Amino acid sequence: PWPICGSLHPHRRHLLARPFSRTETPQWGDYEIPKEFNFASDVMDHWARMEKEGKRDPLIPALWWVNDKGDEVKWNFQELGDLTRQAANVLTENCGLQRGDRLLLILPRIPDLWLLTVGCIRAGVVLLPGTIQLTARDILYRLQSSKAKCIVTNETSALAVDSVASDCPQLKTKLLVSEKSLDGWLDFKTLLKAASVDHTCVKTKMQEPMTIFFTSGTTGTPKMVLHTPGLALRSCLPSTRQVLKLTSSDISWCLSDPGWILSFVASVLEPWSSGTCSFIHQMPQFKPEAILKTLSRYPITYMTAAPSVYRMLLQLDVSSYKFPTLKHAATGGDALLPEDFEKWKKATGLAIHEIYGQSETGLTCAVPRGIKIKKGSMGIAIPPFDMQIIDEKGNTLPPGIEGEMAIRIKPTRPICLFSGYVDNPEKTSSSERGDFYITGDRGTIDEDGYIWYLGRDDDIIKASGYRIGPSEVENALAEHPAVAESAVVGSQDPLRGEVVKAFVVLTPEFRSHDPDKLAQELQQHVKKITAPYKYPRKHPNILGVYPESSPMATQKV
Ligand code: BCO
Repeated sequence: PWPICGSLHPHRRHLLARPFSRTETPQWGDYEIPKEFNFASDVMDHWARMEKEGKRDPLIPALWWVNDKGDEVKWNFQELGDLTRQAANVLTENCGLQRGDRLLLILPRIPDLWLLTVGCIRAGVVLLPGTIQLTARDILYRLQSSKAKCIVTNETSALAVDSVASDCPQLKTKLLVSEKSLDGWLDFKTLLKAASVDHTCVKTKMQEPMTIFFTSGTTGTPKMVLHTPGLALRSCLPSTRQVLKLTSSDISWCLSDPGWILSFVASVLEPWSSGTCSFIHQMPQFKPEAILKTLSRYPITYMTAAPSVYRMLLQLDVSSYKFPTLKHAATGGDALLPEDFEKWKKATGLAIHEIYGQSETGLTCAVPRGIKIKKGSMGIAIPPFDMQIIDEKGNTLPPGIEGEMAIRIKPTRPICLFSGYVDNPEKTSSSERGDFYITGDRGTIDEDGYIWYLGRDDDIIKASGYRIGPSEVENALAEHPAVAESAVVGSQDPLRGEVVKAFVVLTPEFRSHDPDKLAQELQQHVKKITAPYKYPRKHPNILGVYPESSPMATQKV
């Protein structure tokens, strides 16, 4: 029999704990899947009850938030329960949202973000997280394509929203999270205080939408990746919980921006399904020194960050810091270099455990705690995921042969795999081949089932853990009068894995301009048009001016 999944409501535990039985209940591998699942009532409220019954220490917060000014918030599961019920009431009563309505959430790492995240789950409102780096244009695209009825943001992004809101007729409510108030915006903090703590959590069906993540593709605008509660249920499966082996006395810090699935999984689903404290440090900017100090100062036991974060920390003398409580370091979003693994281990005594996933898949592969680490491998498929390397016809390939990394979806589609790209059946079907979902990543598998990542199978750029579509950058460049044509590619970078590199054909009137200044201008231009993490980063000093007579009067940015 499978180990009891302790984090679920007692009435639901048996659904996951039973071995395969021939019933009508949907299955994934050996697990029977319930017909309904709501992470808030089935998991969060379970831990609140455990606190009341003295089975979880209520003094260990469920959410522990700090900032650079010395402010601190600590909420246990009972407090989080009340606050997230209040947040759900704000969404349904004040914002008029109904089950299935979509909400775009663009907030920095402030505690309200976690209240609203769980509030959405309680109310059945579909959550669309977005990074605070989104520009007005990005927000417009997201609001129009998703037909979101509500946007929640702070005063910085509110200005961008107001500049485009008139082009979004379906947008009914704007909810501001701020100490200030703004005309035309509901004030979340005031409404939260006044809201009732009584709320009946929706009984979400397994096929209902729960979240939509925007993700870049090789061509066109970002795609909407739809997830059901299966993504959350997956974190409760015994096989998934073997990956991190979190406990209710751990304190886990995920450094990823809340706009990405990594943050949703590693700051919400993974810790809270184990009754673990999710630790958050809000910093105005990414500062490696501040991260090392926080790891030394707070009793953090687990950390998760993209490989570039570790690489940037390793630029400092990590060994001069002591992390007395840290016992596990994980990384995801990009490939970890074996030399960074070595340097971190030498400086801290800890191995970095890779996890692999995508917006479409959630956590798929990992180096679970306690298994042999093979440096450079992203680990093994987390059961019941079946990950294989396949060829162009969909046949599985033997160990050692390079091919496409793919996840088996027949006869059973994994519960936590996305349901499809919203309003894009062509893209959804083109992501499948034979019995498999194809990840777009290339790799090999070895005799022990370890997967070795080799790179993308398409033009997507993986920079600092971000997935960047070249056409998004090319489209931004095209709006500058100096750009006649451009081609954007990924270029190897020692710090960020890859960086965006743009080849630009200048319009005749700009060919005599100072190339350094023009390059900087184009960089700033891209930062204004689209989320700044996508801008072409190559240092202006490497600019080469091509002879004007050249048919490819091209400049490298
Ligand atoms: O380098 P620059 O300073 O020239 O530019 C930076 C920022 O300063 C700038 N910027 C940011 N906000 C801005 C802004 N400029 C204008 N207006 C604003 N509002 O834009 C550039 C942004 O680049 P960045 O985000 O890479 O910044 P930074 O500070 O270099 O951060 C480094 C990292 C490593 C902290 C950051 O790149 C990062 O967080 N990477 C990880 C991303 C991640 O979490 N990926 C996971 C995705 S989910 C997934 O893969 C599935 C896995 C299960």
